[in-house]
Amino acid sequence: YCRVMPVEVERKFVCDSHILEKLKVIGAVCLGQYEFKDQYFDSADFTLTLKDFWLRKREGSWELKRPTSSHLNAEKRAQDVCTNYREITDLLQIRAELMAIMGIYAEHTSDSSQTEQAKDIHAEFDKWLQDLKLECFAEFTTVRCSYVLEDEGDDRRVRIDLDQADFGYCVGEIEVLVSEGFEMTTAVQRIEKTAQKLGLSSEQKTRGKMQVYLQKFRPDHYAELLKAHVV
Ligand code: V4E
Repeated sequence: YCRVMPVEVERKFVCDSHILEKLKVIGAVCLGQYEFKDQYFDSADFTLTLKDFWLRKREGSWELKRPTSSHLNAEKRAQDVCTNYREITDLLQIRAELMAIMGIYAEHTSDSSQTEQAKDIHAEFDKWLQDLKLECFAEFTTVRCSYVLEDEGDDRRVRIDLDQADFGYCVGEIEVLVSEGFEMTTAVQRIEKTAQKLGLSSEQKTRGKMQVYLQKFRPDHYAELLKAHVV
């Protein structure tokens, strides 16, 4: 069966020195500050990231971000201020997605999947990634301050994160989690309304942590992504 997976719709922005005051004025409530380490994985020839698939381990938890069906066209995507990615955290589902994108047939792993329930699925998954020769290409720590907008009486709240990465880059994100489908448009409208309230006039896309990291530490990888219109 097919479960509805959450889609993260987000818009990044440059944090200026007045951001904290602005957040207060619009009634954003601080949820707290926390620190986390991210490791991103790909094959030596960038099979995943060239298709805009982002496999990450954050503080021991795996997550795969993949494009939604709504952004098929790279040129359209490049102009969009808001991005949207499907977030997959179920290990078996991540494995199925990786097998599909890397062109691996199910028969190869069907034996192990029979016994997986009984074994430590995390250890199994780590070993499986090693066998696939997926290696860590980016590793950094972020200090994040999270805020929510309490208004609008909706459970799909607008969240605002202020991120400070350990390689010297700060970026803000306005994001809404939705299930794929018609709610996407509402999410984009809500994000744009929040951006206006924060006085973020720029229509230009702001660089994310990964983009800056790759430009700085992995210029060859970055050049490949640029060629493929992924960044
Ligand atoms: C999707 C993606 C990457 C994975 C990390 O996504 P991001 O939301 O930027 O990171 P973070 O730390 O805020 O994750 P969260 O805590 O929200 O789950 S790395 C690069 N991409 C692609 C991408 C893109 N094409 N354009 C923009 C503006 N951002 C990211």
